Amino acid sequence: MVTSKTLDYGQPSLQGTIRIPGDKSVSHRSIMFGSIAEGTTTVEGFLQSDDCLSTIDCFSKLGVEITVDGEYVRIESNGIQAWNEPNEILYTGNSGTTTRLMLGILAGSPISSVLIGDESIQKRPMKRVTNPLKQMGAKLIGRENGQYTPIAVEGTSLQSIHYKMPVASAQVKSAILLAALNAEGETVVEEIETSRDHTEKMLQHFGASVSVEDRTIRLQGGQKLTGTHVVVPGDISSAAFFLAAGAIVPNTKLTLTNVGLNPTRTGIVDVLQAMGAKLCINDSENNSHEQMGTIEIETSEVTGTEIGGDLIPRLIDEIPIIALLATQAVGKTVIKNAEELKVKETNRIDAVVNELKKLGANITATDDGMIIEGPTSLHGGELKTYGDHRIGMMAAIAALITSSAVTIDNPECISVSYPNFFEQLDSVVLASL
Ligand code: SPQ
Repeated sequence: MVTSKTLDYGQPSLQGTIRIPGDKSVSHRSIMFGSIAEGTTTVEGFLQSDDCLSTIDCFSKLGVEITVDGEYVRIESNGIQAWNEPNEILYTGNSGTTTRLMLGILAGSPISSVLIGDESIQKRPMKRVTNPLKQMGAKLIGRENGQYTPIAVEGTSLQSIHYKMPVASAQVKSAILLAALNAEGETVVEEIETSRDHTEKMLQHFGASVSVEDRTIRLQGGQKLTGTHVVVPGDISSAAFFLAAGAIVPNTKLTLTNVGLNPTRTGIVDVLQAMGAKLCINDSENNSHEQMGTIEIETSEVTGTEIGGDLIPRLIDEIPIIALLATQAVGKTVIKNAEELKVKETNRIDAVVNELKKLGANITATDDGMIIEGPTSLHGGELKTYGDHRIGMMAAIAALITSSAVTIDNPECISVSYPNFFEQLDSVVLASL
């Protein structure tokens, strides 16, 4: 295990093209839906990251036949009724998506199982999922009344629910919808803000009928899914690191291809445009059920902005890198309504503020976000990742603009979402003149 990595780029510029690797959210769901469906599912563009491999491992333990060949995955399943009861604990690693969505899937399955994740997952709140699932009749037992893993699930028959979500969360929405597939009656989920809709899109892609009107989703239970072909777009949350780098590193021009452009995920593009970044987007024709295209970005004068409200779920995972971007913007950037950051892989408000302060940023934590004053020249330092991939990548991008080296602990944590991050970064770095 590599315990630290020192990044000393001098004063680089970035030039070139990066093909953005598969979307983590869509990759997880492709395995889950392929395992629930009857027949063969093939997946193209799958993200072979630690988190997505945790999902594959869990379904393999249920007897689903999954073969991985690079970005290509084949899933053979006879449907949920044919799953085996696992004689091992299902290990969800560092992945909140795997843990929460599997709880929804397993609740209405014919099997009993136990889920556990790594140290970070064991601290992340699960009641947001176990409470509505219990209201549907799920039999779940976990620490602190179902708040923390390990959680034991005894699959049982479920009833539909009309659920008004207290938080904007695609994981909560998805867990309920996946449970609803095996529940009696029509389930209705009302969101407070629109969160990423990959589950709704994939339900339709696998042949289910789901109605979405404004922020209300309706799904009739008892629908069967049929295996299909899934094309996974590139992950805009991964592209975000290169979008920010493209804007703030001098003499830079980057082309990012294969980028997922699902409108529930493109908040980062809205923010870059509001800050005055020079970027150009080309939607491409493709055979994915999700929108995708190419984004070109170049060095830009950026200005501070305000980020809050319904924009937050559309860029929640991009806030660490947006904070770094804001340190280079003229004026004040205010990020608010983002308290969900406190329950990610680590408390991302504290982590971002602590680490960027170490580099000399003018940044202050608030109850629901942060305030950044820019522009500030950043210096090097020793940064902690807190085992959080997004903090690790923020620190690595910061190293491109610091006056001296940045050392990060535990660079390997980045592989939960972006295993070839450093390789792709190195491919576009032009050494200083
Ligand atoms: O899967 P995990 O660990 O929760 O991953 C994160 C991330 O930064 O990659 C969050 F920590 O992404 C979530 C995202 O924040 C992935 C996700 C999904 O695929 O449905 C939804 C978001 O979480 P939430 O809690 O808002 O539903």
